[in-house]
Amino acid sequence: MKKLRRYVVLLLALMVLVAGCGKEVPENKEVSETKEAVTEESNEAPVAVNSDEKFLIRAGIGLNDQHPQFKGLEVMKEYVERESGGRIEMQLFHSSQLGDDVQMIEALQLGSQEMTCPSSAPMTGMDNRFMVFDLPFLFPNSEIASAVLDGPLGQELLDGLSDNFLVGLAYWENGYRHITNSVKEIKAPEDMKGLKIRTMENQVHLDFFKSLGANPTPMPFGELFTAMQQGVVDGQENPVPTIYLQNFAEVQDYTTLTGHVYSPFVLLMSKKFWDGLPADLQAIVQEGALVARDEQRKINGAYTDELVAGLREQGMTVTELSNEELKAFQDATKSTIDKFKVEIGSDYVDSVLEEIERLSK
Ligand code: TK8
Repeated sequence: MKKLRRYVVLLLALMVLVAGCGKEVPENKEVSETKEAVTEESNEAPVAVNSDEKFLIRAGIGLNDQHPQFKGLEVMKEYVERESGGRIEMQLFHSSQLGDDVQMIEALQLGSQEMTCPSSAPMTGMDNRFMVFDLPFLFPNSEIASAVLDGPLGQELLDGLSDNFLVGLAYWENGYRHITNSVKEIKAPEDMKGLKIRTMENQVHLDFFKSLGANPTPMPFGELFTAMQQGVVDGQENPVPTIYLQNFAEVQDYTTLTGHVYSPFVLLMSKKFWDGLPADLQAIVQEGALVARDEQRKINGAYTDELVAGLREQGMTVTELSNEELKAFQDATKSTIDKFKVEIGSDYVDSVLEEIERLSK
């Protein structure tokens, strides 16, 4: 009876918490019951190493189950379930089944979900320094991007997430972002004038498209396809694997390979859940995040090359820009870095730029 009363109190507290944060995380009865169990466990004293207690990780993403990001979660699931001898179970959810990126980040902070992997863009609400990764044409290639992200400068941001009740496990690859639209072929900045472009919820992205003369609209990824289908927006910007695997060709006619931003994903865990794991399982989760990272980046990079041809097969006009044409986009948007350098943190921006220069030699 005492335990039941505890569950009821926990559930009521949780409902008050979720209602208070203004965004309901849609869930079914099974998730609610699991949530009570996980919340109950994570409130107890640290679990001894090698205990036989079992832990459930519900990992949710916005992209579908064809995307390399989901493949990465499958690799991580196999690793942590095997290495933990079944003491950890991972349940994978895709296509915004558990909510959009911001809602899932909030769910981790509440402790009602255990893992998610948003783009870095919506992370700026917690630490402005994440905006550095949205500065246009920052990384010359994905190898240098990974080296900076996996080095001390990237790790510094992951470590800082504990202040926001999150654990930053690793950076995965979203990739170089390109512009699609349903109106016309884009070959020069002036072609962007007046186009309604959906962006991620991030000031740097908004400014980038405003400086091109476009009309940017921040929107959760889960609403994007319908918005394009209904003409609420004319276009959007995402890496080739997303454009292809989310079937954007059904509602978009043109892709221009601008590669204007290299987007990382940030693999996150709820700190409430992490603190309730015994040290040996924490180590397995962290190792699994890095093993899956390397595999996910490999898959994502390979896809990017072959899927450009795939976009043409899906009926899209794919425009590859000359160096001069690309430079016109770089020149038109280089004011963005000066506008946001102070807000991001001048010292941090300078450190990233110096590291990129060092690695480019
Ligand atoms: C999916 C998003 C997506 C991102 C965006 O949840 O929002 O356009 O690139 O990958 O995180």
